[in-house]
Amino acid sequence: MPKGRFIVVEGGEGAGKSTMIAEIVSYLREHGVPDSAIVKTREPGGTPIAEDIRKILKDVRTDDRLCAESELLLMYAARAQLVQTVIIPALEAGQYVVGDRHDLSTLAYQGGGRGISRQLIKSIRDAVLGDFYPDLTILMDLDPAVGLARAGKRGDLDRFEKEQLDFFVRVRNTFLSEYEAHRDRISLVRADRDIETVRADIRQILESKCIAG
Ligand code: T5A
Repeated sequence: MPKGRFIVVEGGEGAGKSTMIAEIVSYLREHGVPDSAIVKTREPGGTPIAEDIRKILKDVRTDDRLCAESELLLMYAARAQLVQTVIIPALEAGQYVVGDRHDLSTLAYQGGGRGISRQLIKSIRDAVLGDFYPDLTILMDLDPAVGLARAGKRGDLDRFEKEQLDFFVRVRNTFLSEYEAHRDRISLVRADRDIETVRADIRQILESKCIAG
């Protein structure tokens, strides 16, 4: 049985996930967790093969468009590689894994956004991950128009960021309905407030869930 803790931050584009992952890492350090016991991951990506898959997924191509089912399978190909070669070994070694997205994103983007059936996603999920779930998922909720404006300040848009607003509205609604259905393992943070307030919320969640406490 894994001994470490797997904490995942989820949410739409520009919701502040990277910013709050840095906060979680600071919290762990302040609570005596050494850097050698903190592993950060991102999805899709996080291993050499999964990073190659990430490039395909984010690539803006017009000549050979990726269909929704290919996108779904590539997400799980990358995830299988990451979970088996990085996340599970780290948890078995008693480490803290802090993930920038995990499989809730697939339900939201490929399910809500692309319209792939929940049943198909669940069957692939179960085949790849079985009963493996994060110990804690923090969902950063933000109006997608605000998140896209924040993300857009960085420059070139990737294949996902080029989607229309209604795609991201469906993504957000799916995240929120998953939160309603699984409040026991998903914590919600309102990401429309100033960074310091959001940071304080994150710390309060980590404390209440006895992460590193
Ligand atoms: N995807 C992923 C799927 O479709 N299915 C899947 O299964 C998975 C795993 C990944 C893409 O892949 C898709 C979803 C994504 O489209 P990515 O580059 O990892 O691509 O994209 P994001 O995860 O969306 O990363 P972003 O960098 O866009 O968003 P973050 O990390 O949420 O935002 P962050 O922290 O970089 O902040 C963005 C800006 O906002 C500011 C920050 O300073 C920064 O400038 N900010 C705030 N400003 C005001 N108030 C606050 N509270 C703020 N918090 C942050």
